[in-house]
Amino acid sequence: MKQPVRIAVTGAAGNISYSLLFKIAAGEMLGADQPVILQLVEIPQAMDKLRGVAMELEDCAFPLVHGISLHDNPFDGFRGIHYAMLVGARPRSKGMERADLLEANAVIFAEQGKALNEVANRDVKALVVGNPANTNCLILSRNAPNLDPSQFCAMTRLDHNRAKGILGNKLGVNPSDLDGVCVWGNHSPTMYPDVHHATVLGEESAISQIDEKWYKEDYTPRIQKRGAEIIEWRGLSSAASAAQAALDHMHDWALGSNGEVVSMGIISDGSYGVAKGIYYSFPCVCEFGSYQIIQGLEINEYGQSMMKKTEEELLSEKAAVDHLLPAETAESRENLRKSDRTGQTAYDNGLDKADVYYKADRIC
Ligand code: NAX
Repeated sequence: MKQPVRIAVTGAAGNISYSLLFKIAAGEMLGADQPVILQLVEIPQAMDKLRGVAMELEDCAFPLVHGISLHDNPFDGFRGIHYAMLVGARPRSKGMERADLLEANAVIFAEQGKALNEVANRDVKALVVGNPANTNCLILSRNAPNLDPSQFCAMTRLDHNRAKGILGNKLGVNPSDLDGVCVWGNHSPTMYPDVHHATVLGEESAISQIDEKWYKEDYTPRIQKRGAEIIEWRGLSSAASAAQAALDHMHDWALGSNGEVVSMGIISDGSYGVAKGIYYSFPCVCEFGSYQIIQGLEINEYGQSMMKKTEEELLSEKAAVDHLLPAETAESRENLRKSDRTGQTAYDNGLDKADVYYKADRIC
């Protein structure tokens, strides 16, 4: 049997986590043969609710769950972790300006970045779900200078899945028959859902089968504002679909995307002329625990203007939090594109062996 891996989930008592945790525990993220230890992190006020969630996890008697621990701070919660699912974030409250929201989250993600830097496994993979996800991810990685910036991602997989689901529905095909759909840029209404390179059943071009007016005036704004549409109908924000997307993202990153194109908010290396150093969603393929940006796609004028617009938004978000970002170190720059990781999880994580295995009281 494989050794258990440690997975931290923040915002673990929230809506998304209420789906996510049970899927992880069932083996849907890392496989049915991969035991897990769940390290659940919340704010102190939510610890009672978190205990209730942990009790439900225990009541499922998942064979893969070898331990659950509850934490009210990331320095304890991230100790030795191999995967970080960063779902918790400060929501926008009434009257809060965008700059205030960015700043409030900057504080949270700066602390979490420092914690990852200090106590996580050196091979950790961190996915930021909490909004504004791309800029939170930038803050996180800049506060973890000893980790490779490519170990951090912002989640745009929900946008990607939406783009596939809605296009598949329009074309009358199963979403799995589509490949090459991608979302560029920010997880916000400026994102650019691109179907120009998409194929149906590996052959036909998808764009040739749809009307340009529908693509630009109906489909694109629908993907961009899908979150608001869900709230309008459901009365609550996307939760199960967001959990599924987080799971898909981490699954493919860790185990490979089988040659399929997936959208990931990753550190820009300047590909496609996108400014370096921001977390921008690119089309990627994943293999051996790493990802690569698909290069050489032809982008038309419309696409270029859409990509620019979302890049400008990310640059303005970065400018709003720039004063809170620690200086970029030579080390973190060197780490960029350094691809010497094997994709193998390092188990020598400095933790006591006894702590790694099953505990009598699985909620501690
Ligand atoms: P909830 O408000 O239900 O849950 C958030 C949880 O995070 C709460 O339990 C809260 O106590 C906790 N939390 C807040 N600050 C924390 C901190 N510093 N450390 C640990 N926990 C903390 O929100 P939910 O619906 O679960 O959404 C979570 C986040 O996902 C939000 O920021 C939301 O905007 C974002 N989303 C991102 C998506 C994406 O595609 N990237 C899509 C879905 C979702 O909108």
